[in-house]
This record gives sequence, C-alpha cells and structure tokens, in this order.
Amino acid sequence: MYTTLATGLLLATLVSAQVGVSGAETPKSSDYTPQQIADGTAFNNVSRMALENMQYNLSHGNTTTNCTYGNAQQRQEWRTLDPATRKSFTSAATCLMNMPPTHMTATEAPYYPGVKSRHDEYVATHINYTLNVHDTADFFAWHRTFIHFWEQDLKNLCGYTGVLPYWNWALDAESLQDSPLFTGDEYSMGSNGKYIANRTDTWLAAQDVTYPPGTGGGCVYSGPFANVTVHLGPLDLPNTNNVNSSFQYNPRCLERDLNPWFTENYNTYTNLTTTLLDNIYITDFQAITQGYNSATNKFGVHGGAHWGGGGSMSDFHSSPADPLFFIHHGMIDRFFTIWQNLDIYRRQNVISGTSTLGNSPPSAEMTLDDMLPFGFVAADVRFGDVMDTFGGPLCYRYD
Ligand SMILES: [Cu+2]
Repeated sequence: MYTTLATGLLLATLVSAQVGVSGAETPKSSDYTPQQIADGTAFNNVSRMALENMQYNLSHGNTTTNCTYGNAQQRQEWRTLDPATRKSFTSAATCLMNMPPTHMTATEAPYYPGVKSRHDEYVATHINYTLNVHDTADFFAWHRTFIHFWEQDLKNLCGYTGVLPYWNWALDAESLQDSPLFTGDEYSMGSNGKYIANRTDTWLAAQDVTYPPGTGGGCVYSGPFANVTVHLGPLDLPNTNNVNSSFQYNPRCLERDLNPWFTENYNTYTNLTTTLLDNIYITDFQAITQGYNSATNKFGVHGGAHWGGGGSMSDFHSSPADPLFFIHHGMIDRFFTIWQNLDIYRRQNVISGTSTLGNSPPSAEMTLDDMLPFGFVAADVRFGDVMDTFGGPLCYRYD
C-alpha cells in the first residue's frame, strides 16, 4: 500500500516535471490566428513541439530498445532530398517492381494470378486487408508498419541507402499539377498522367460528392514509372472497368490524374492543422483523418491526397500500385506521430475501434496484443509493438 502510494507520488512528480519542460498544455487551434493556421506557421510550430516532447521522453530513458533520438533514421520531406537520393529512391522502387515475388509460394501462386513481382506482394496484401485496416483501430499502426517494410525492402533487396521520404501535401495543395514531385524529369516521382480532355464530372456514391476531372487522367508518360506495368486492380474506380476478382491479372500502365480540387479542399495547412489540433480523442482523430463520421469532410487528408493523385492512387484496394502511395502514407504517419507526441503520455498507446471497416460486420474491439496481418509482405506484428516509432522493429523519426 505504502509502496503503491509512493510510486504514485513519484509518477505524479515525473509527469508534472515533463509538463513543465515540454511546454505545458497540448496546443489548440485557438492558440493561433487563421493566418498562422493557413500559412503553415501553426503546423510547423506544433510539429516542433512534438519533436521536443519526443526527445524529452526518450532522453529520460523511457525507451526499451537501443534506438535513441540520436541514432534513429530521420525521414525527410521528398523535396528536401538531393537529386541523387531522389533518383536512387525511385530506382529502388522500380527494382521491387522488377523483382519476382519473395514470399508467395508455388502452391499459393495459382490463387494470385496478378502477383508478378515483389511490389505486387504489397499491392495484394493491401487488397486482401483493405476492409480490415481502414476505419479500424489499426489504420495508423498498420500503414505505418506496411511502409516500414517497404522501406526495408528498398534497402535490403534493392541497395537503397537513404530513408523513406514523406510528401507534405500542404506544400502542393493549391496547385498540385505544378508540384516539383511530378515534373516528369528523372529526379521526380514521375509525371502526371497524360491529359485526357472533354471529361465530365464524377459522382462518388460512397461520399455523395461530385468532383471535376483532374489535370491528367491517362498513363504516366515521363520520368520514373513511365514504363512500369501495373498488374492488380482496379477494384473500386468510378468510370472504368474494374476487375471481377481481387487478385486478377490486369496488366496496364500506371495512371495518374493530379486533381487540385481535392488537395485545395482537403490537404491545405488549414485542413491539416485543424484536424491535428481539434481532435483530442483517437476515435475522432482517426475518423476525421480518413473522412469518416463527418458531414462536411468526406475525404480527410488521407482520402484527399489519394483522390488528388488520381488514377491508380484513387483505387481503394490497389492504390499501393503507385509508389506515390508510400510517401503519401509517410506523411499520414508523420501526421499521426505528431498527434501522438503532442500529448505523449496519453496518446502513445491509445487505440479505439475494431478490426472491421466502420465495425461492419461487427467485430471485437482490438487490443494492443492483437497481431496485425502482413500477408505476403512480412510476418505479422504485435499491435503494441508499432505504436512508438522508436519501439519494436521501428527506429525512425520525422524531421
Ligand atoms: Cu490503405
């Protein structure tokens, strides 16, 4: 009894010390002016606060691994990479597309006719678990781990020596088609899709939203990925022929349709900052990030950039076919990491929800002891081991 009380007091002391050092209260959007929210000042400010909290937490020995703030890999925004690193990044991504599958067995192969490459094993795994990793408790943790494995493959299978970059959509939100990511030169992420004129607006039943055509629509035509062949999907695209079965072989070009209508409505600094600061409960934060449970925000920053990329990126099931998926989810993971670290004691290990999309069909509340499935990508991972970017198999932070 005395021991418990003493421990409780000690913890209380440590927590209050942490609060004092890290800058007290979790920031709110009302702490900033609309201008500071719109121009990124607020977002950059809170991301620095999150890093300080993270550093403080780690420097006080709260980590159980040898991963430290100092030796963790530091992920950077794509456009801050030097040109040579960008090129080696896209070359390694292409390498996985040209490599035979590494996990699928000969016995399994007949059931997955569209899986022709190591990269396809990622696409197929995402297809297989789509309804178990979106609008679920493990949306953030599963995608965090999924892109971590891809980053490891770039390094271990394709000789990449850099880190996984992320794509800060807010920098491109107002004019996505002019982004340096998509210039189509050899140091870019490849071009937009070839422009297809005379298209009409599209109505999306699930969101009951009508959107205008984007600035591309056809095949990526220059730079990295201009000559890649996509094998799986699409399963859910409007205005197109979708495949009849999940893993059908459907060879075609990589398509994009950069669409600023989405990014200017869902991926501005105002969108990012209000989502980050106005949702203090994980239930709300994960839903609003994905555009669920909101009458006005039907896509969230997650859906906004998927549909903003368009083409292959907008197919719910097979979107990892476009390597852009992985730097998009790098930003989603950065976003989650900032949210966690803004109130690290309460948010590091908080989860909410089940393992079925929108809890349909109903399933059990997930726990941190549940195993997250990675199919052809890698062995399953314990949920609680990937809540911290310094824990379990992970050792990275964002800049
Ligand atoms: Cu996904």
